[in-house]
Amino acid sequence: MGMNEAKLQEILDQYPPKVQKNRKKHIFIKRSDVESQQIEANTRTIPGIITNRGCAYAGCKGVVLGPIKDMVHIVHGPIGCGYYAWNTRRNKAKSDDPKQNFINYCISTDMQESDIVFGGEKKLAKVIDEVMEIFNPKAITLSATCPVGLIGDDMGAVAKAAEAKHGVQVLSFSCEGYKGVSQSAGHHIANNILMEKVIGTGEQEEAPAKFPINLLGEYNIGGDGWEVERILKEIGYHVVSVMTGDGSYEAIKNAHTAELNLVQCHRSINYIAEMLETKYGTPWLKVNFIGIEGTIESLRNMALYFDDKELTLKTEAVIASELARIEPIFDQYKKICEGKTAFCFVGGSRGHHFQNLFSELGIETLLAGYEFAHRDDYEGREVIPTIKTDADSKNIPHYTAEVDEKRFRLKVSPEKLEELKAKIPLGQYNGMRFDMKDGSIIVDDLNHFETEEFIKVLKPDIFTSGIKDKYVIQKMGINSKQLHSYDYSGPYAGFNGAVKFAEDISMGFASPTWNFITPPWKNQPLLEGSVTEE
Ligand code: CFN
Ligand code: HCA
Repeated sequence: MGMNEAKLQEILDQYPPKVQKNRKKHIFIKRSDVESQQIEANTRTIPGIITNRGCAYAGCKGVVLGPIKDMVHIVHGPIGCGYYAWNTRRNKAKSDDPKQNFINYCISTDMQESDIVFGGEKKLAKVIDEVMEIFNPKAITLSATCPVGLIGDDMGAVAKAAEAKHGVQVLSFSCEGYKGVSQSAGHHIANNILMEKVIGTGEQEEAPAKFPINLLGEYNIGGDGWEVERILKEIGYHVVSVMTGDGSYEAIKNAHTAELNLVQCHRSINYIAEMLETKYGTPWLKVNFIGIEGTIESLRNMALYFDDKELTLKTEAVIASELARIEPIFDQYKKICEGKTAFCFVGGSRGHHFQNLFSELGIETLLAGYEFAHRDDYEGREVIPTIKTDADSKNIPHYTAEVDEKRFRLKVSPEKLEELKAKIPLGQYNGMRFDMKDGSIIVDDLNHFETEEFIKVLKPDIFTSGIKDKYVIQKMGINSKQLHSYDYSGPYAGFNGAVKFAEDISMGFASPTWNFITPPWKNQPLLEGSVTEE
């Protein structure tokens, strides 16, 4: 059963008029005969509607800073905020020097009522002293939670004093949870400061090897980044830095030496990609290492950019040998998956990226969306330049990089660059809309009510999202897969990741569990809560 405007209206009609007016702007049915379909995104969630979104602190500390392993990340706030971001995201990291890998720690000022009343600056300074004494890290980050902004603690001043006292960089991030409308504001805050204070501060003038690249917006969830690096290294690329999965402060300082920036998650890191281009002339290339075809296309585009015969031959050789190895296994899983349907709702880029993998397995995505993406992630970067649509920016200034003539790295002539842009998507990102079939639904900031309503109408075979709705969906009799944490599995990126994903979701489909659950729509009339028969 498909979805049409009338059915969509039936769902929306259940809302009070004001809510309906708001939510209508965040949903559309894909139509390719309409040139531009606009969506409202990156705006305030309706209070109380049960959104899947998180906060600016989650986006700054949890997403962008947290994975940098050789910095100690201090959370200034009540303990719950620190605890929430303690390893739940599964951004893996390993280090040659285990004493400089702090990824498993949760360090917080554990603010109490007296700190709220009398101020928490002294406590924060003390925690920094303790961190230096115990861990002696190369650098520290301080992330603010909501109460810090409310009581007016001056974290910047504490950071400055601590830098003078300890002689290491102490970076202060004003990412109070209430800033902006979602995690997205936090990405922006983190990106600005990393660019302003870390990137380019390394000593290196040149990368030590040929074909140096940065991998931006890859967070090594479930080991994704390791699989991508494995492939890139086999072909002969030199990975200068990864931002920020299994990332290192030392490597990020020298990110200016790369000749090309790969952008995996555009949503969380487009700011850095842009600033690197302005400051060092390094172009960025949108890649997608989720899915076999996406991986191959990304590798071929990279080879076209570097335009080197040996690199191109090696790229094709690696693609051929990887395909020969994985295709027979992948095809077995495809038999289980073929003909099934999916809902794919994740935070930012994954709501788009995983649709490739679904389609390679013969699964059609009926509904997709993002928690906190911006209009360009839906409608395309060419259609809407990011900067103009950035509602978060009302509160968060765009740090504008200044051109660094000395370290300008553009290795190709401007004419050659134009030629390349005609062939490969340098500096471009096609939003989700273009890859979805006519009649499929695109929803921004999906909420709990809509989740249930869309399931009842479209009855997908699998729903991929996060922890907040996983079990509700499972109790509706639907195979549910977390695409944030990968349900403690992974990697799902690259060639090996595609096979792992195929295996995991096939297991989900083949599980006898579903025989024991009767979906509510099979019991008429529909009673809330009557999902099991015991
Ligand atoms: S790893 Fe990334 S891929 S960074 Fe972003 S937009 Fe979150 S933490 Mo959850 S899984 Fe998700 Fe994306 Fe980029 Fe992760 S889809 S919501 S802020 N995200
Ligand atoms: C975050 C992190 C998160 C949450 C995942 C989920 C992640 O937004 O703070 O809701 O299941 O990937 O860990 O997106």
